[in-house]
Amino acid sequence: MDKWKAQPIRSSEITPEWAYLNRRQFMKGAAAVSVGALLAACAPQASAPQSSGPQAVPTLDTTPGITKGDKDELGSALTPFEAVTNYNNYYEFTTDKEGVAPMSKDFVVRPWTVEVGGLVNKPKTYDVDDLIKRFTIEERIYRLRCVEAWSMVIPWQGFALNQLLKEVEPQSSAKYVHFVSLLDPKRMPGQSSPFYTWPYSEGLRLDEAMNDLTLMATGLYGKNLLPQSGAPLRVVVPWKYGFKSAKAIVKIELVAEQPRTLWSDAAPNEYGFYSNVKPDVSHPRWSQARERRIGEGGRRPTLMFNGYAEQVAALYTGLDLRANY
Ligand SMILES: Nc1nc2c(c(=O)[nH]1)N[C@H]1C(S)=C(S)[C@@H](COP(=O)(O)O)O[C@H]1N2
Ligand SMILES: [Mo]
Repeated sequence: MDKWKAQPIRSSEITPEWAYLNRRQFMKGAAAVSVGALLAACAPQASAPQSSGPQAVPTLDTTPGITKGDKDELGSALTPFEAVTNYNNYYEFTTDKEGVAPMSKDFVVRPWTVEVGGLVNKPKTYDVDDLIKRFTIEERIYRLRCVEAWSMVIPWQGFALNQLLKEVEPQSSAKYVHFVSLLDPKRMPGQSSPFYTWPYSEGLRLDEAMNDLTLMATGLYGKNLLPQSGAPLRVVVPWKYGFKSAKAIVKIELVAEQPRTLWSDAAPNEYGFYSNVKPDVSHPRWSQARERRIGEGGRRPTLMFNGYAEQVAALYTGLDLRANY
């Protein structure tokens, strides 16, 4: 019995993203989809040189311990480490949430480089350990709300993305930030799935990326990130549905146009670019009004912007959040 599920989920409640999309894409014509996606997945990745052979993960833990206690600012308990690291969405490995940890445990995350470029004055490819040393690492206790209507409270360590963006100096033509995850089907077996346009990618408007809440996470619970959590570096955007928080980032590109994302490629009518947490706007196939907090029984109401309205609502003044879902 799955101990993270405090109560059985009715199958009528939510079709997981993968099950629905796989059927849907299959019906659309799997052949056309799969050829394109497989070609993309097999293409050599010139932009992000990664490890050629196995290397030990450094034991040096550069992240500080927990400093702010065991609750978020709304008084909710942290989700236990065991749940945070054994119930994961990471389609590069598997669509089975409890399979991600075992399948990714030998995923090698050093050496690792992060290319920061596009419309910036000072493009640079960073070694991930240099990046981590360069910026102030803080602890941030954030709620993570998945579009599938479950949530967690996670004590992350990381640095504000705006520190990095300021360093590379965005040009005035830069309007969006595109985050690209690792493409390496040999190490990420889920990338053989023809239903998605690999690599995983996500994006933010530049002002969203500059907001102080947007974190580049390097650790959680005072330890370096484990592979299943997106090691060595992932973005965390706590007021948006969890899929905006891309894992295993190798490239951060400043661009003029709204970038493509894996989920908006897969189902643009369901997963919009903004994807702010909005309890009053249903997903086409389920309500977003309530959520299941992992480790708790019952359901709790979902909060506007996942409880971060005070910090982020001003970003959307004048924007129709229903049209821009
Ligand atoms: N590269 C990559 N990033 C990803 C995903 C993924 O499949 N691949 N899944 C997303 C989804 S749907 C969620 S809910 C969160 C889950 O983060 P967690 O497993 O650390 O809780 O990661 C997001 N980032
Ligand atoms: Mo998610």
